[in-house]
Amino acid sequence: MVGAEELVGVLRAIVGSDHVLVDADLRAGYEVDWTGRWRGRASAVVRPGSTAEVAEVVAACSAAGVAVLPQGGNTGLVGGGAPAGGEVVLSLRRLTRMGDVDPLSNQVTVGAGVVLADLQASLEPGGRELAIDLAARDSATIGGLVATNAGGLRVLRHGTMRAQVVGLEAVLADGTVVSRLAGLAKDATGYDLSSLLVGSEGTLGVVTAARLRLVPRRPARVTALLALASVADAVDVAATLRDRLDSLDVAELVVGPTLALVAQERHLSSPFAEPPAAALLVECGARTEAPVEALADAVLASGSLVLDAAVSDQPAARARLWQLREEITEALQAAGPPRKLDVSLPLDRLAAFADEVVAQVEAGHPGAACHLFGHVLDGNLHVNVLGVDDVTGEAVDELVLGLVAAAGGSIGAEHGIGRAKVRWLHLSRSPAELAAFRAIKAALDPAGTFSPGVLLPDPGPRASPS
Ligand code: 2HG
Ligand code: ZN
Repeated sequence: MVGAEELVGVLRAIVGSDHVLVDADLRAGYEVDWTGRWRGRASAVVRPGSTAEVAEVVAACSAAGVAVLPQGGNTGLVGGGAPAGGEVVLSLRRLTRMGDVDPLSNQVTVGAGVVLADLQASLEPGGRELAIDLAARDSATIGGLVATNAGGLRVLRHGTMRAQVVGLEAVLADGTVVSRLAGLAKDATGYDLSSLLVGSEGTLGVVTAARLRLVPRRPARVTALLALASVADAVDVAATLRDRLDSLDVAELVVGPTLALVAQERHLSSPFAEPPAAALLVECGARTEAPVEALADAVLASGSLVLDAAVSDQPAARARLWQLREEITEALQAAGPPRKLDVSLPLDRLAAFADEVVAQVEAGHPGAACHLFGHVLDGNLHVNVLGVDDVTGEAVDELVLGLVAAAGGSIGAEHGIGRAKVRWLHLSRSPAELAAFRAIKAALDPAGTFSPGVLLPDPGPRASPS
């Protein structure tokens, strides 16, 4: 059996010396997550260039008893892609193979390391797209989107990443490869391993390729930013627009203080004379002509709930509206770092939750500012709390996630559990479900090789906030 010391030599023989990074400087970018909160020392960073190399790397690490942490574009926000200490970080970024689009099935097979924006650019000439879009599009990889069951800005129309995955290829903990890339729309032949791997956060296998469902592009777009008197009005207006507009792709909520923060931090201007209590960014898409009138009619149907509106179908003006939404994460990071929580609520309880969480966090933690934004029709709120340190941050997490659980929501909507929320998973999952999780983990990864400390509690070393 190869010992941990000899492992680096074995890994070099598999992927080539250039793709085994052991120097601290070279490892550094793979050892900390985007927020800077989660970091740990990797024993090495390995960058395989093919599924066969991934399989050999995983088999070698398993045999040496060394943990493996799969990593994509490292855009995660819950520490799931950052090592705790001692793992081999398995970077999938070199798996950038893009297959040809199959025009009959409207599907494509791509490597796990393909960046979302690169995939969309390659699909554009054919008039198709992957129905997933998010602000991290320029670095997020397909493998990471699959592993976290990513959501983002278009879920209201097409669902999360799970709904886009027709099948996966993945490497299991003993180095075997399971593959379901034939693109069969119907396949009722037992357990759906691909679906099990979606959202498993690197704990059950390493996704190496995905067969993806594509949708027609709708490049003729109209965007509106609506001013509203409350989050409750924003929920009502968004639901009215959804019911009236087949073309509605996007409905994003930003509360007033968060709109003010992004404008200030990013030197942007709000289109509204009066700062609203809440704003709704909505967008409709069509193949040829932007549905401007349809959107205007639907907004009118919302009656007096819409206090003000900025509307455009022109790229530059639309981009200015989008900046007020898409640059919030950067704005919060610049003003923070914030405590980041990503939750979902039943839609009929979202507005009450929004009011309550702000009131309770700010009353319980003097100096804290609770910012809210998110994908309103998915019931998904991003709760970011500024002005708390790591110690009070734990109490903030407990307070916010307790309110979520009491409202019947989920403590992890689209960012996953990672390391950040492991101790709170019991708020969203019953003892019976957690026992089933552990049984699945034990069956597929009996030695606990993959992503220790991520998703499920683990007795091993833990990443600690820096
Ligand atoms: C978004 O919707 C992302 O922009 C990031 O999910 C959310 O920074 C966040 O909390
Ligand atoms: Zn989001």
